[in-house]
Amino acid sequence: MFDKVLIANRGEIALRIVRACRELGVGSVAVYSDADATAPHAREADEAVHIGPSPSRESYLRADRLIDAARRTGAEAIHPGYGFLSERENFAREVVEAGLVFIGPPASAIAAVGSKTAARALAGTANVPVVPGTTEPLRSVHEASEAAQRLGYPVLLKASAGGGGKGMRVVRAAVELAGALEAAKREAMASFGDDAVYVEKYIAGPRHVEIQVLGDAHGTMLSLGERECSIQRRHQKMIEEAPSVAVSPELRRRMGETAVRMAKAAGYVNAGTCEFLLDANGEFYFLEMNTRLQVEHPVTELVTGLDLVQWQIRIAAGEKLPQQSAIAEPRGWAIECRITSEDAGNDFLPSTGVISFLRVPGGPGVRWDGGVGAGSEIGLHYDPLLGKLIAWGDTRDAAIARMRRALLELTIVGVETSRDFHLRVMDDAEFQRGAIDIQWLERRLPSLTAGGGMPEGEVAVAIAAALLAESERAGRLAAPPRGGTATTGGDGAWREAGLRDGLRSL
Ligand code: MV4
Repeated sequence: MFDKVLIANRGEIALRIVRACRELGVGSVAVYSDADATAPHAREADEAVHIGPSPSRESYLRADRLIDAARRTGAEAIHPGYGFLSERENFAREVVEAGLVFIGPPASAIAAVGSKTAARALAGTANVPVVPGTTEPLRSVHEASEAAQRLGYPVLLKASAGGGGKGMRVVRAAVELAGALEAAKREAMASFGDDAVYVEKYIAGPRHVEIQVLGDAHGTMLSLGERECSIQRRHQKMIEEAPSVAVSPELRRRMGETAVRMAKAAGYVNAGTCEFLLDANGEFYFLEMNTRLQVEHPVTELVTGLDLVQWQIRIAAGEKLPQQSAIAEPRGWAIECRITSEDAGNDFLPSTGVISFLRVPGGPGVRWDGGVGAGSEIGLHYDPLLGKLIAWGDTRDAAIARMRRALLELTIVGVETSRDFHLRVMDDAEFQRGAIDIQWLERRLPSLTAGGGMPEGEVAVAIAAALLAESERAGRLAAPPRGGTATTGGDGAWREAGLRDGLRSL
């Protein structure tokens, strides 16, 4: 096992990796930019190294500085987290060439599935179903027309260099094809500098269901079940859950075996995710493979009982995984809500400011993977994710009820957040029935982000929180309450500030 791991990331995932290291008895080295000098991940790690100015391109994206920090601190391995350099083949290669261990897949595996078209081609050789369509770019309107006739309308034009839904165009009839192809090529050239476009059968109203795979360096590749990720806004996941209401044990087995075949064909090692479209008939089609740990990994952890980040580190250190027969069917239900500094009541515009008060929910079955605290300055340098609230219950209904309770407890004063949006989703009848697909959120956004103040009773909490923050700032709470122990939060401080009584009277 390693003595020390450098965490080449920030925010909640960096703190998550610090925790995994600590439980393994492995030293943790955090890196931080100017803006993150007092960030929780830098404070909690055993060591912290300043790697540059706030802009990511001068800090978290600087491979040379990350590798240098690992060398200077004696870290033997680097964990990239997600985002930043986590899926860059060159970074994985540079880390290894520097004599360090990259906690993730081999660079060759990233190359094998990194581009969508390479992954589609590989899927074809591994008996992994992909959406019917062309793999090579279309060279003429005639070729496009022939392919579309063969596939049957509606078809979907996709930019080969595209991703995240950019450069896609639905064509519902032959008469639209020529114009749509020209527009798609123009947009692809403008967006990606590459006008290559291919065509697929359009799958209407599918679910986005992804399979977590985990492979060791000794040939074992496991499927850890599915995650339902259909609640997305502009291709940004908002709410994820495990398992999926649309996946039976038999379908889970089939999708799992398919994902394992894909990972093995790629020569994959460590944690990875195969994304699928699942249509209303239970047919599934491989979309792409993500060669990193995902934001939403906690829902899989909660229904499998596995610590995926510890396993990533253990696999990179050469440990062996158990066999698939040791992986049980998912137990209970887990739901994750991404709490972001976006104003859901204002088209999710980014919100900036200083967090003056943070109350994190707790109690049975509630997990907060957060990367901020009171005093955190929320700017525009980085992703707006403040933390992930995850709730586990015996059943999906229990998980929803628990998530609702936890969301009501969560209090963040100082920036607008997506919390109230999530509360509305938890209260939504269609969501509660699990009647969702990838277009559900776009269809329902107007009703889920309608104006209107805080949920009942929240105004009082917000006022009390602001008063408490002011009292703490004024130092009136610095001295421990008479006869009690010093408390900086919880009832003691509230009572001390007279807020509890005041709250009751509000
Ligand atoms: C599709 C599709 C329907 N039919 N392909 C969106 C981004 C990229 N991951 C692929 N995407 C899609 N490809 C065919 N043939 C619908 C989508 C899609 C989507 C997929 C997953 C999650 C959210 C989505 C939102 C819009 C469109």
